Amino acid sequence: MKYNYVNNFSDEILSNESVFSSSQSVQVFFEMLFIRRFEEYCVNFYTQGKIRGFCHLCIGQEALPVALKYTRDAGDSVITAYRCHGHILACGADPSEVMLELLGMEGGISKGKGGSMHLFSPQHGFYGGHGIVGASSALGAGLAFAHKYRSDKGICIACLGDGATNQGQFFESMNMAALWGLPVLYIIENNYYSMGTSVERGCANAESLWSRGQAFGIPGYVCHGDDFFEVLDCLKRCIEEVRQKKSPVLLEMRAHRFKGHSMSDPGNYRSKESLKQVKQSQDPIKNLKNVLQEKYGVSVDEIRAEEVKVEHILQNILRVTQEAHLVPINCLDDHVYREI
Ligand SMILES: Cc1ncc(C[n+]2csc(CCOP(=O)(O)OP(=O)(O)O)c2C)c(N)n1
Ligand SMILES: [Mg+2]
Repeated sequence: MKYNYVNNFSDEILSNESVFSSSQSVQVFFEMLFIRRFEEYCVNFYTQGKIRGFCHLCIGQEALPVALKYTRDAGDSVITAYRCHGHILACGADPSEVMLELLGMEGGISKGKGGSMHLFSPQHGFYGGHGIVGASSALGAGLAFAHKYRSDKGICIACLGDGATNQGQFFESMNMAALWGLPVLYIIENNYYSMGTSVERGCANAESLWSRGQAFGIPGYVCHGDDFFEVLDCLKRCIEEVRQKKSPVLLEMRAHRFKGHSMSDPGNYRSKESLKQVKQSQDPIKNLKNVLQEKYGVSVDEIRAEEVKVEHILQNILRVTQEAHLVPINCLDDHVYREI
């Protein structure tokens, strides 16, 4: 995969030129760093055997969920696959409840019985957290149908991975969304891998996943996913287009995941050297930190203060989890459908 591509919007993208004030940009830094450090705590919990089952991290891909926070309306719905910690946090869910969920504890956001892949918070417009690859495209069309049916002016933002774009349900969903004029923004989070399979090995015409809706007349765009301000600008444009035209748009956003597919993946299919390179040059948090220091004149001490704030909140979350209890065994089949 060539990394030197340009976005394909018709006019200039506001890359690194902030539409945000200095203090708003520092807030964005705090929010991206919070997601990263939250997931680093997850790594510790997983290693200690406290988080069990699947656990997929979005480290390296934090710019999108945070930019979504600043571009979607409160009434819009968001749905994604299992790499969902960043999305639900940026949608405004209580991070303690999310951590309790990951630990299978009482007070978890899905009652402690969904775990990492099944985070859910409709009151924050977040509709999962889904383990089935491609499911978010079909369910996303359903959410968009509901917005249209209820005339509530909302749109659905449905995220899926590069691997998921090979799923039949993605094409069926795009066909229905275009045919019925459903207000849905499909975002392909292209992190260059589908488990251990590189995008070139798994996807035909891998350079142009953004064009996969063309057969249905769906406009497609591509942009860099490691530059917060570029992501913000592209999202704004795409969301506006969906709202105005009341029909689907497809946005491909490219950003590397820095960890394995899930916590159990040692990632042997990537060389240490290539990973080191992308971490150095395509880290959205590092990139934003550079912008803050070089363009906004934010001092090292101010950045340090944000880092301390993040740690402080996470320490409080840690305390909450230490006082919480695992979901009792006799509650395991509550809320589970079964024939009587
Ligand atoms: C229908 C279905 N097929 C296969 C799997 C197994 N599986 C889990 S994740 C994954 C890779 C998906 O990659 P991608 O869509 O690029 O998302 P990423 O993990 O990179 O975020 C596969 C094949 C699944 N969960 N669901
Ligand atoms: Mg992928």
